[in-house]
Amino acid sequence: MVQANSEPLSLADYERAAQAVLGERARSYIGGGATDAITLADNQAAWSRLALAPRVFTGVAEPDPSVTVLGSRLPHPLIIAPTAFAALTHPDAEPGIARAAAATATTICLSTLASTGPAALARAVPDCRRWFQLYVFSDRGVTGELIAAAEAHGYDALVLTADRPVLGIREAELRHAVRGGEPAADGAVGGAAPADFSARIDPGVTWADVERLAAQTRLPLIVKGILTASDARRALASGAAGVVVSNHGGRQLDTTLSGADALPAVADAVGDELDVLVDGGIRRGTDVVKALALGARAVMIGRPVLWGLGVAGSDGARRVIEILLAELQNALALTGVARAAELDGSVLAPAPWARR
Ligand code: FNR
Ligand code: LAC
Repeated sequence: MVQANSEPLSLADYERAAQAVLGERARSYIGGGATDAITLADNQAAWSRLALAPRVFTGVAEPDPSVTVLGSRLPHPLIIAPTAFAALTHPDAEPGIARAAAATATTICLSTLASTGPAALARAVPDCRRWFQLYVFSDRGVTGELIAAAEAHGYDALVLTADRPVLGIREAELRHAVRGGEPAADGAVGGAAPADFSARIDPGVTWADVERLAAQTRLPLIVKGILTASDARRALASGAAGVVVSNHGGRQLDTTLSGADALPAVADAVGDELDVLVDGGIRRGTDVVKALALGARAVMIGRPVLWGLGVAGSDGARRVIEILLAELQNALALTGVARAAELDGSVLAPAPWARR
């Protein structure tokens, strides 16, 4: 008898499996988009609106997926996006994600609102390559402590999130009362619970603050949540080393452009001076190829890592990354490109199915 294989084979399989095992609260927190979730859906759809134009007989047997980000060679372009409160999803939480990152040579970007603080994560998984995502608090002393902790504990970059001056309106979250009872952080950020932090994020941050932060830290500063060329130029002028083209996974302002649609103008404007990254809806190796072809140096992956974590803890998070890496390798080989870093617009073509 032929045995059916019920192992999850794709990120979509992990999403389905996660829906089945996660409680309502975690499901609505992870899955939720702002208001009508139009941007949430379009983040993924936008990658499918691009067609690939492969080259054949290029003799590429083993494509090289490595890229250069912030002057360092990374073995591949996947970076784990910062996501808050992983303990809501699985007790392995951020250390579990970091172990998955270490096992796959992936960089993890730890959220300010993580269930594990920057020092504790570094102690738990010292061998993971790590960045720290920064929110600026009304109390600049707390922000300073976070920066000092990131600098002291081996974080290679600060990722300053720009698109959350206030929280987006997420009805699923509101229905399931996600906020208010989140698991407490480890006290690395002054001992308060993340729910309190969330309320203390300063809604009045300006480019002048960005300039001050860039001058205050010896770490490269990446501004996350940029959707226009003009803001990318402001980031450059303010001392940033990079930007992440992102709409926060469709969780903040609904009906913005997707990462895929906003990326070309940003890459055009600052791609020679800044490292441009992108996130939102990346679910297949072909999506990663398209992101790099449109001018990104690397991509961030948000929800899929949490689906893996929810289904099987650290092992599940690792499998999700392994699947995406195998798909990327396959897509590079079939596109006929020797090196991921060489991808450009010549592998893209207008997609007939995207015409209206
Ligand atoms: C996020 N995101 C996020 N971003 C950030 O800068 N700080 C944070 O604390 C969080 N928290 C967070 C929690 C959860 C549950 C999700 C799903 C997302 C946004 C995240 O970094 C990233 O931009 C998106 O998740 C990318 O889109 P995909 O890959 O989830 O489609
Ligand atoms: C979120 C905040 C924490 O997206 O960034 O939930």
